Amino acid sequence: MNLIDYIKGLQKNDRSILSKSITLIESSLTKDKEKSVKLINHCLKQKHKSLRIGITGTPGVGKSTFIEALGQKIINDGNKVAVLAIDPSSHISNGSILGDKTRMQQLSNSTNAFIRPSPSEGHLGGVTYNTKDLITLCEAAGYNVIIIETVGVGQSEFLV
Ligand SMILES: Nc1nc2c(ncn2[C@@H]2O[C@H](COP(=O)(O)OP(=O)(O)OP(=O)(O)O)[C@@H](O)[C@H]2O)c(=O)[nH]1
Ligand SMILES: [Mg+2]
Repeated sequence: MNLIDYIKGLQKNDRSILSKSITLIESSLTKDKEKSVKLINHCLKQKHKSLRIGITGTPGVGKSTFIEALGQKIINDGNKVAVLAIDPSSHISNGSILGDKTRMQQLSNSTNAFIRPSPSEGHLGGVTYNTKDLITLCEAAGYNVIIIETVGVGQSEFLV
């Protein structure tokens, strides 16, 4: 896919293009790096605004359950919500994609919600290197409330 395809897809609020853009940003291939920097810079120039909410806590405390309820309230108020869920896995195991989607089942079925799990890949602090860029992409795709669920944290992680 060319850069312009990503840009046009995001403008049209196309969810599958948003997914592909996130995959591009998360790619560690050198050939993708240049394209992803250009895409992010383009999106940043548009200066979309959103409300960004970070949800953090120990593993299993109820973060996803809380977001499932809060997300539906936000949608019912007429917003579009994107949930970036950081899980403790690596790319190899594919993490808890199913886990997060089943715990936010109602929300994941809504056309006004976008849920995307990302692997933390051992990055400490509860979020990943890419989280800020993923927020920028979600904003460009028309989501005006972005919720970030951190990986389960201990006592000293507060980056989110
Ligand atoms: N009793 C009770 N159980 C809850 C509550 N909130 C969540 N749970 C249960 O606790 C378990 C874990 O909830 P999750 O929402 O997946 O917790 P989480 O913090 O997202 O977990 P991780 O993402 O794995 O760190 C599930 O079985 C929920 O049904 C609550 O308020 N009360
Ligand atoms: Mg969770």
